[in-house]
Amino acid sequence: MRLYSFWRSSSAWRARIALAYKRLPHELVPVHLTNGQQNQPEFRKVNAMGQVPVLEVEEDGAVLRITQSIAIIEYLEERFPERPLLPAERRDRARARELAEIVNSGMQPMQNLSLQRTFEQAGLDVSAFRKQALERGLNALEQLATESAGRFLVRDGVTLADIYLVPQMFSARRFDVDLEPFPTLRRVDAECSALAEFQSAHPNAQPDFEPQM
Ligand SMILES: N[C@@H](CCC(=O)N[C@@H](CS)C(=O)NCC(=O)O)C(=O)O
Repeated sequence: MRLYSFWRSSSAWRARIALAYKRLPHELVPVHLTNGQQNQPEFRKVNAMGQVPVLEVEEDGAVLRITQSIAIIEYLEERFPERPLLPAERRDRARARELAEIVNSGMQPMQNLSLQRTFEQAGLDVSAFRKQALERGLNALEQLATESAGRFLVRDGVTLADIYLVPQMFSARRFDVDLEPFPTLRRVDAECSALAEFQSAHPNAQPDFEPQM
């Protein structure tokens, strides 16, 4: 298996956690997002959206290419069900997907480099808009988590929801969001961050990590 990744990408980080959690050996292919490698024609052939992550995996003798972290993780979950990332109870699965989707569609898209460049070209500053989206999403996550969290966001096992939370908490810190009002999220983030699978997927542990950035 090969994962196209960038050390600082929160979306690629999700796929890295899932691969590590399921103990699946894989090769990392770095795509340098701040240098614009994602917009080169060669990479656009891999992902027409010009984004990471992309997973390449052999299936029935052919290479299957999957983009979008949610599709990648759900594929891994179906094909490699050991160490599940979705809970056994249907309502808990709905909650895990609900929490992940708040991050996936309500928060992370507002942090994309392409959006930042569009704002800059229009002479606008993206930071207030980005912070507002982060705070709105964190509020919703905290409210839902107070209902469903045990040791992790949905009861006592690691789920999809935790995989989406941890990189987003890192981004929130990076963009100076005050995390004081989110005690459940902070507690679960700390719980996950103590696990080896989350540590090996952390940006600082990646082969393409650039300490000066
Ligand atoms: N919904 C997608 C989002 C992918 C995405 O936004 N990736 C970002 C990095 S976190 C990216 O490649 N950005 C490149 C750009 O904005 O030019 C997923 O979950 O995989």
